Amino acid sequence: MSRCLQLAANGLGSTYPNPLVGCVIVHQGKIIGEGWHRKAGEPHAEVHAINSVRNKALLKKSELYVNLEPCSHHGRTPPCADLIVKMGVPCVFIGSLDENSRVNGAGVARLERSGCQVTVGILEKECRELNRRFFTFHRRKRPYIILKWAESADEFIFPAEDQVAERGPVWISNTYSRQLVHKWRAEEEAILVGTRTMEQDDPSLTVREIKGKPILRLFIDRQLRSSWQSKVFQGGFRTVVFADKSNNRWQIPEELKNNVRIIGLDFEASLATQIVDFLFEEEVQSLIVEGGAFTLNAFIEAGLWDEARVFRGNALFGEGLGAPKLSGMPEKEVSIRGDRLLYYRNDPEDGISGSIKNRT
Ligand code: AOF
Ligand code: ZN
Repeated sequence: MSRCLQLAANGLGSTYPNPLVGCVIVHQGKIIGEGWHRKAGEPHAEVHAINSVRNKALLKKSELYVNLEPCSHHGRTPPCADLIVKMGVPCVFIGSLDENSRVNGAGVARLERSGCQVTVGILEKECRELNRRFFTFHRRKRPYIILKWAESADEFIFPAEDQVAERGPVWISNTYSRQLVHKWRAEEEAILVGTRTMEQDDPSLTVREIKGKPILRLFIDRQLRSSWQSKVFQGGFRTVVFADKSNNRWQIPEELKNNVRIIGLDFEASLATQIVDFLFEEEVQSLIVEGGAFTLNAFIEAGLWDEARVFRGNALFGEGLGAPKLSGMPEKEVSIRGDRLLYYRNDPEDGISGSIKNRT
């Protein structure tokens, strides 16, 4: 099962809206087949693993390990449970059930009905952790939310205006940390920043410095003050602007119409809740919020976050805009060439039984 998780993790960032799945086939204690799911629409992990077995006759005397319950529905691809049964695999070990309402136990039932011996719950905690975006989306009806910011050693997110005028833009974190942020962007489905970040930084919100799929760009601009020349509209990637719903001043230029959408929000109500509801409707499973303080605080106040990743640089600002505050201790701290990186978790995953259920 550890090997399944290792294989599954290869798909991180490229399988949305599908989960990360790895599959291993074992015959007499030896791995004879392996596979993982690469991309939605392409074959599932079990299919790749079964296809990789050279001598298919061995399948009838093998065990199949998979970190997620094999599917039982006809989606973009046919049901894996049917294939496992057809190939005569007698014994299946599963990490966690698939909470997608189209599966959710039906895959196990299908296997058992055909006489397959099924065990559920192997390394369940690790399996749920790997697919925490997928499970959060299906269970909580919202994307998995990661907050990210960088703060000075004295916990300011931005220095006072006069300091900026004097010293120019201040980078809190080093180049290695900034590279890591691009890796994180490549792993998530959408990125959000607030109005002030847009105005001050003119960010492109793209994945650079690492190979990865484009990320859905989101930003808040109540009065639609951004210029069409802003970097966030360049590159031909999808961009969503959240504006006041009573404001319909903007006409999207013809050449951007395919990529840019304006979504109206009620700015008197919780922005975080409305953004999260919109993303669920759009089937977006994960979101990274990269600032600024107002936007990050909106998510913290609404309790709408799962992880926070906070760089704590070495510079002292003395005064400025205070960084968001989280209650509780960081789960872990690592050093990125001298930058401190603090990881926080909000609600640990619920509903993990932790017990192995041998179904037969
Ligand atoms: C598996 N093995 O490797 C994956 C599964 O549209 P489809 O046919 O790709 O089905 C997508 C759903 O199948 C997805 O939402 C999830 O419930 C399950 N994913 N199942 O047996 C896999 N990726
Ligand atoms: Zn499947």
